[in-house]
Amino acid sequence: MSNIIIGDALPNIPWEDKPKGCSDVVWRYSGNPIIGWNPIPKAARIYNSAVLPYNGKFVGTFRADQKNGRATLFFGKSDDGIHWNIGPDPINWVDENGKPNPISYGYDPRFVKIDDTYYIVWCDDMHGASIGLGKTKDFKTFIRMPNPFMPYNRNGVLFPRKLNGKYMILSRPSDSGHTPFGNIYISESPDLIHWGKHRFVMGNGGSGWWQGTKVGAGPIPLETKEGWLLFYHGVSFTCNGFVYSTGAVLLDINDPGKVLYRTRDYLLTPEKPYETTGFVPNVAFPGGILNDATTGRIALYYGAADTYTAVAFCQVDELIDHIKKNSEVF
Ligand code: BMA
Repeated sequence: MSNIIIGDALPNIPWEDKPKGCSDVVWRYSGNPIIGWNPIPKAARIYNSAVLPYNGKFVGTFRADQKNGRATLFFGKSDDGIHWNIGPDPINWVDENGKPNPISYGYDPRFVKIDDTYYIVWCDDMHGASIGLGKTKDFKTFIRMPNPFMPYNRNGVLFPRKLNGKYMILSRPSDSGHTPFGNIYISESPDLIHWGKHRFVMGNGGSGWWQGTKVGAGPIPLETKEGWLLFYHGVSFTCNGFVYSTGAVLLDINDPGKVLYRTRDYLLTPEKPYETTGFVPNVAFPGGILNDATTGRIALYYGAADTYTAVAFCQVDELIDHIKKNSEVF
């Protein structure tokens, strides 16, 4: 039992107890990866994706690299959060009047429900990487909204509720290429259209090297009695390129621009063959989260090696205790 998560009971999220002898705070699903190469006819690789509960089952928005190599977004459904039925075609975006409004490319979606609407935030092409924003209420009509920010920006993550009457979003200003820098900022909006009050939240660095190059927000923040629990990716730069690991941070519940505790060491780093070998080796990129308030169970969805979708688990009380005891805020 747990009483830390402020949210719903979701007893049927994917779960596996920590293996005997494992001392890690976050452990991998034994059936990983849950989505492998060429999972549907129109996609070669599905990864860096996001999921939500829906009517006792699950829905997801998926980054899919098509067979021409170009990334786009697909929608899918699942009874158990492990086996996914992903639509045969990319999401068919329209404008507010129902006219086609296709995206040029889309990747790394985050998925959030605010009130009665489901929002997707992704990396969009606006003459360069920018944040895309869209919404749906029925998973049939997907409406594109104005881009929250000008290029270049990635890793947009909406909070699941308004704070002090404002929508809140995290983002990571970047460059037009494979950005060698990156800090997380927060912005707010009264209407999801006009964004401002931009503030710095957290940057790269620390005593370790795993998050020394850049950081970006992961899945939507999870509301807890100890603050907003946010998983994020930290990147180090090696002679063979970037390495993407996963850490977590607790943000102040009323002022999420303020970092309370932050993992000094990574929680998950590429180790398994499906993380170290693939289209882009050495990537463990968190993008989705399911949680059960009753037990404190968390299922974390992450993209592995820009090829696979994988799941890891943790228990919220143990994780928060670990973050507090092994924190480095800088
Ligand atoms: C980032 C994004 C992610 C990807 C990562 C590693 O810039 O493109 O989608 O997982 O690089 O290639």
